[in-house]
Amino acid sequence: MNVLKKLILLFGLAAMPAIAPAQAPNPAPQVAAPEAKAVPAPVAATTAATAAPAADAKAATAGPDDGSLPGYTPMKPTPGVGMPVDRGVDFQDQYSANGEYAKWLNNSILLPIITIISLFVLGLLLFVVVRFRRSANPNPSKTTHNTFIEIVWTLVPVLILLGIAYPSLTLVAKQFKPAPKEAVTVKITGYQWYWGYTYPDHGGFEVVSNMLKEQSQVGPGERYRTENDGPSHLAVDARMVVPAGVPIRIQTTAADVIHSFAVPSLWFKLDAVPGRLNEKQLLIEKPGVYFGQCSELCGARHGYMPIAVEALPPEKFAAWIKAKGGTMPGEKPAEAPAAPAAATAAAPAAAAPVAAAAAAVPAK
Ligand SMILES: [Cu+2]
Repeated sequence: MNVLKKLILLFGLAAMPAIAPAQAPNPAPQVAAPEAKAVPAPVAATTAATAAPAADAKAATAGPDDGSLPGYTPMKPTPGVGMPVDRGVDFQDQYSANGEYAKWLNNSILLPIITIISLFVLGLLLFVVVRFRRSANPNPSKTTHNTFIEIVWTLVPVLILLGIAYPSLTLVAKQFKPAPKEAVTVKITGYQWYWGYTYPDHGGFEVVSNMLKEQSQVGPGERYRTENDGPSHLAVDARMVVPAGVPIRIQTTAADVIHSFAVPSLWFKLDAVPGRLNEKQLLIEKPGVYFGQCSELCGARHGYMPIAVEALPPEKFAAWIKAKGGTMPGEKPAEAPAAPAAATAAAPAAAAPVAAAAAAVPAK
């Protein structure tokens, strides 16, 4: 009975995200207000240091509406890379060393072992059913012990489990190897229901990332998803930009409830827990755009907080940092560039009604 209750509860929870979009079209103004516009404002208001770049990002998206900045144009995703594919049954293609190892472990070790054992047991069952059926075997044997068989059926499973345990534990160890000192740190904060990416090594600015809506869902002049942004429900207005081929130290936390930062094609998943800082290393081998989603049921719009990671060659990453008003490690904390960045942000902000509205909120 308890099990039945739990099942019903689970179904209810699973249906919640499905109900959310059905409600979305009617209370459109309410949905639009807390999600895309008002939400970045409290973030900008919390820390003075992040206020300028956040406003900068807002101003940039209000401009040509493709998320580009001076010296940076968002990369066009390659179809089938870093995203799910139609009728896909396997894991996504992997773009990190850990992912390649894990996919090899699954496809070359686990799947063959599972298949062989299943077929072997099925064969034994069929053999017993046919060979020892009542009509063919009217007087069953009374044998109860066979030392040789008992040793074999104890030892063989132990050896199989040991054979699986070694590469499995190796994978766990690889995944939780601490990042080297020179790794680039990105602190990821989960919010209901969007992501914030902070770059403590690069001036501490925060990128606020919201899911892009479809053209039919936005008002005139508002930014909507195009093919350059990525697939529907995965594309975001501001991506998490990182360097490719360089170790990245990912730290996750959350501001409200537990979220989980997960990107399948990078074999990366790390829970974001309020009041805690989780850490894991990530190394992306190739430049590209890799999509993921929040993977911890975090509320009504859990299904609408996608993740887009854009890995750039290091020099292009440096250009992006500059465009965001940040600094590269070793550079002088740029007092001078920060001021123009804030100034340029302020000008379009005044012109753009969206940014102006966001700027007005912290004032009161
Ligand atoms: Cu979430």
